[in-house]
Amino acid sequence: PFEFKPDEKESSPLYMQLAQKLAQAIRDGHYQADEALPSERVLSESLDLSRVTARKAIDRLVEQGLIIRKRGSGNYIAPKLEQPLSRLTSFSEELQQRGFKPSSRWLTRGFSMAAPDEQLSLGLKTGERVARLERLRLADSVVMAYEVSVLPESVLPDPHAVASSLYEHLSANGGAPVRALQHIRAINAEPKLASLLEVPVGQAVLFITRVGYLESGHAVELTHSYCRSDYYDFVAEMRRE
Ligand code: 16G
Repeated sequence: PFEFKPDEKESSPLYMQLAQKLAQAIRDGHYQADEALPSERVLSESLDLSRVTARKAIDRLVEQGLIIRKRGSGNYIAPKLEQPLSRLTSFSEELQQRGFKPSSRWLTRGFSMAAPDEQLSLGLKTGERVARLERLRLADSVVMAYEVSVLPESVLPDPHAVASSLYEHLSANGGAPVRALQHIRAINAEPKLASLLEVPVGQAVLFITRVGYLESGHAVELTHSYCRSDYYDFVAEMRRE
C-alpha cells in the first residue's frame, strides 16, 4: 500500500508533499496506467490527513497531467505513450500493446481535391482527389490526439470502410506503409484545437507530420497528428559514431 509520512522539517505545504510522494509512486510504476487511484476519501482516511489536503494533492497531479478525473468513477493514472521513433507503428498497435483500448471518434470522412502540399507529398497529379479522414484518437475514454490523414483515392476508395485502425484497413487492402518520414514540431493550441484535445488554449501540442510509403516508393498516407504533449513521449536511441 501507498505510505506517506509528513516531513515536519519540510517547509512546503502538506498537500505539496503528498503530491510529490504520489507523483513519485506513479513514476515508479506503483500504479498501472488507467488504474483507479484510491479515492480522496480513502486516501485521507488511510493516511490520516484532511480531505482538503488529499483533494489539493490530487488537483496538483491533475494539473501536471499525471492523473485524469473521470466523471463519476474517480481518479485514474493518465496514459503515457512512450513511443519509439525507430519502428513504424500505428496508434492502435502502440496502445493495444500497453493494454489500452484504442479507438477513433470520426469527425469527417470523405473526398476532396488535393491541396498543393498534399499533392506534393503524395506525388499526385493536379486535379486528383484524396480521401480525407479527420478523427480524435482515444485510449479508453481519454483523448490523446487529433489526426487528419489524407490518402490518394486509389489507395482508399471507400473512406467509410475504415473501422478504427487505418493501418489495419490498409494491411488488408493493398498494404500499409513500410517506411515513413516523420517531422515533430511544437505548436500552441488555438481555440478549436484546444477544445478538441480538451486542453487550455495556448497549451503546447506536438504537431507531427508523417508521410508513409509502400515498398514500391509510392506514398500512401500524409497524416498530421496533433498529440497531447502530456501524454506522448517520443523516444529515440542514439549512438555516437
Ligand atoms: C499514428 C501515426 C499516424 C498514423 C496512425 C495510424 C504518429 C504521431 N502518428 O497515430 O501517422 O496514421 O498511427 O493508426 O505516430 P491507426 O492504424 O490506429 O489508424
